[in-house]
Amino acid sequence: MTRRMKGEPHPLEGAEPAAANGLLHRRMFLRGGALFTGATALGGLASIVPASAATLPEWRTTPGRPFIGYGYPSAFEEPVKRLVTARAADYPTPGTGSSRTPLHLLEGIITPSGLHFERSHSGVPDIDPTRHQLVIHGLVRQPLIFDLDALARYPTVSRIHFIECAGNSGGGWGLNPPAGAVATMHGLLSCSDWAGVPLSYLLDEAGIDPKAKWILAEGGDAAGMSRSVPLSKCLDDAMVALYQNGERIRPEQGYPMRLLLPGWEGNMNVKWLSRIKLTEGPTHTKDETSKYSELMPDGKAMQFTFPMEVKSTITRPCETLNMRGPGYYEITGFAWSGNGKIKRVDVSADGGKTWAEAALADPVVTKALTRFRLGWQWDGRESILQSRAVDDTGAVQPTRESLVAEKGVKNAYHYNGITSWEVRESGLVKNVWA
Ligand SMILES: Nc1nc2c(c(=O)[nH]1)N[C@H]1C(S)=C(S)[C@@H](COP(=O)(O)O)O[C@H]1N2
Ligand SMILES: [Mo]
Repeated sequence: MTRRMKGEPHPLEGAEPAAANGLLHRRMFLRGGALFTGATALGGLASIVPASAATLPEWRTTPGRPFIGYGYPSAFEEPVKRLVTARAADYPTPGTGSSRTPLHLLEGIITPSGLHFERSHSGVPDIDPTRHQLVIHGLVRQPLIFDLDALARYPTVSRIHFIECAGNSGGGWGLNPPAGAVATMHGLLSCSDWAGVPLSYLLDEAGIDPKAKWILAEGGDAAGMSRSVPLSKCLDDAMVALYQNGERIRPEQGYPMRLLLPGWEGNMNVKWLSRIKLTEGPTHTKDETSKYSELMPDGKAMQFTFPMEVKSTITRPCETLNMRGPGYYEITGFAWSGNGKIKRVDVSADGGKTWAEAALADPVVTKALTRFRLGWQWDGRESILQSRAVDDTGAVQPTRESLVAEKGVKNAYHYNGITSWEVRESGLVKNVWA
């Protein structure tokens, strides 16, 4: 028996090529798909060595630590951290900035709560839930005040959805590609299992005046961040979220309650939600006029762009996760759309000339991150890896070239162009415009 060591390539026999430069058929990720044909495929597992006290690691010979009330990741996972890029010192107002999710170090589709990206305009308030209230007023039959206890008496829904900052991937509009891991460019993106009360129930209870067509949603932070939302979205899938991944929402995500508008730009998902006013039209708050409006090449700005458009990125390999010699690799990443479900993801290893369809991992949920995978037999030559997502409205993720041709480069928001990772012969991976 031979022993497979870390970093050794898999000898893959019988894997079927699906596009140029070694992309393999997605069949290997589908249920029942035969991957390793022949007895030699895995090269055998590590041989069994007879145990002796001298060869046993210390954790086999002494009892482990006692039970604790709340668990943390292994100390060896210390480097798996949010990327804190914008610091308060870079901004004129305290607490303004963001941190990014280390997407390249994660698996599955759920972002651990402690790694959910943070974007705040005035820091993270430390809210006492017994003193927090949500007021619903304006064009309603009866203004209402809800505290946490009151909200607990309504039917709960739970759904998996992503939140993406409108400014995510904003580096895509730049002249040069940003350097760094995938989080540097795309890390203002996370996905959680949210639970809470459908907003429509609360609006119903307050009684919607037929004149009301919009709401104003305001946060309880010092920034009093507020956005206008069309009533139609509020009556569709909007939620007052109270839980994130099974536990109460983290302070960074809006404890004790946030507005969740599935698929719509992160900014509108008002955290620390404290007020909803029903109105005839949009309020034009500072947060929707001075920011989050897309500047077009003719110098005019779009008034509103609500949904986050179809997008994907390969997270492994990516810059900083370099290749270690030719052989078999798994290409994986995320695809998502604020307009629905991901229908298909294609992967290219030759800069977009030929494409192979990737396998989508279950579950594929509307307005949630979707994990895709594809096998790659890298021959060690320079390649350009790309992924291209299609959603169930038929929208196709654009190339950077076509996106820039359409929207120019003055825009700071809603970049959804294809990401290109250049894989050099040395194994170094670089973000490039291709
Ligand atoms: N009250 C309030 N809500 C807010 C913000 C804020 O600063 N204050 N930031 C917004 C922005 S710009 C984004 S992208 C998302 C980020 O949500 P997260 O910090 O939970 O990732 O929250 C939005 N909701
Ligand atoms: Mo944002």
